[in-house]
Amino acid sequence: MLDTTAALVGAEAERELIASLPASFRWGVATSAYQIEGAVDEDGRGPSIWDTYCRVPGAIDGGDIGDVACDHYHRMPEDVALMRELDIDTYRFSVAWPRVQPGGKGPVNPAGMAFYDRLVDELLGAGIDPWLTLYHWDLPQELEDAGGWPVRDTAYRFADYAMLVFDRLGDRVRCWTTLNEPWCSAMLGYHIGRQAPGRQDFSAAIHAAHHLLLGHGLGTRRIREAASRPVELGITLNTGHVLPATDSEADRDAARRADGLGVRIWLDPLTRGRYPADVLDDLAARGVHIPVQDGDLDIIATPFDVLGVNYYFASYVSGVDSAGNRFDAAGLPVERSVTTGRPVTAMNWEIVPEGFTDLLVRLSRDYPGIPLVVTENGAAFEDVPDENGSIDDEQRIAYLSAHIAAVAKARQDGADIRGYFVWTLMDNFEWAYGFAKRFGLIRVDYETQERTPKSSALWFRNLIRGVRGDA
Ligand code: GCO
Repeated sequence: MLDTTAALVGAEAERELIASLPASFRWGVATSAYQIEGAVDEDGRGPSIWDTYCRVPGAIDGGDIGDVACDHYHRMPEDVALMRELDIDTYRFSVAWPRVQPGGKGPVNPAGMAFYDRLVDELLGAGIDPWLTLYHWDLPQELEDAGGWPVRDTAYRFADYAMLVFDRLGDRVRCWTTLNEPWCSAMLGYHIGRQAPGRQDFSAAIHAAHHLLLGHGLGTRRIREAASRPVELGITLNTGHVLPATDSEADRDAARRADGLGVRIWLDPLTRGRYPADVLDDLAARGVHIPVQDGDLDIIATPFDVLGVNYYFASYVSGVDSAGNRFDAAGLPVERSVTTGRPVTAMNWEIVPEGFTDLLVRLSRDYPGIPLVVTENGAAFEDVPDENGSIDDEQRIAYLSAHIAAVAKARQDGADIRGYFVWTLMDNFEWAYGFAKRFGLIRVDYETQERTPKSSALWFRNLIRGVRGDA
């Protein structure tokens, strides 16, 4: 059952834990290019796999598309001013590859790169550290047409793109993350098919996973070699935290398999230069092999400085179907998600702050020596503006308080955690869920593009000031 940390008892326990965080702790918010920028046909930007996927009938709830989104491309200075009012010290954003290098290869698009030049200068002017993610899922469509992440060449295209961005922004940006959530890019994009490009081919997904890791390693090496000033290089993973529904052997083996594809297929190559033997066995049983070539694992294991951790919920898995069978009709081992009756967010994700503590402690224990930063944590709830347009999002405040306290608990239990970024600054395009799901500290009226800070924005600012001793 759940390897529980002592459950936090009430707001007072949370406040005490949060107060234990050091004044040096980093506080930020996170977004991504396709979810907020809009301006998809402007200044030479080329199409991404999300521009294509949004036009697949039924792919996105409500038929929403990201063509305008939060119109951040035209409203960036206003949005940075909102960040400054939050008193954050770090802003995690992503660069849209198709805006900077439209076909995914060849020379930089000057107008597209100029946007990020302006953004970085605006942030530095506001006293906010840019935390740059090179790839947050918006692969140039031309590269997908050439095979996408399942083909090896894409890894090399990514490294070339990374250098284009570094050459332009490396003089001012210190924190570089290669990839956001490669599990989503590989598994949701090429196996489950619930994200762009929407393919359903498990073998292709595993090939994509390897080439994403290879691209990370190539990009990390090249930036490190090119850097003439200190850089902080990293990768962001949504490892998940999967627990067996019961202590049965079937459930424990299902959790092992899920942990293998969620955590260890990523962190073992990144930190130990090898894929886990049990994962290789699981894949071989499905007739799938990882396309490793000589030297790949050394490249993938290029040392990095920080691990970004995205956490939203813990999940529970059973190794038997409702009839008690351990294998499905295709002869594959059963991995059935089960619910535990905990409260859920608007995404129907169970709220499990103690799972966050357990995950962070585990990552620090199993992969020691790599500082952790929470690069995403947050929640969608049904925000209902009152007659004045204000939003008293108490559920989001309760979620954030419990999870920041869980981070503090993990630090007390030995995890080396250096910062926490809320997902997300403002409501935005929530991928296959469209605009219906709102995660923001700031509400966006998509008709008028008006931004309205929710109560959680003020709460987060006051929390930051309190921990820093600025209150
Ligand atoms: C992710 C992505 C974000 C999502 C957020 C809420 O973690 O899936 O990085 O783009 O919008 O997590 O689902």
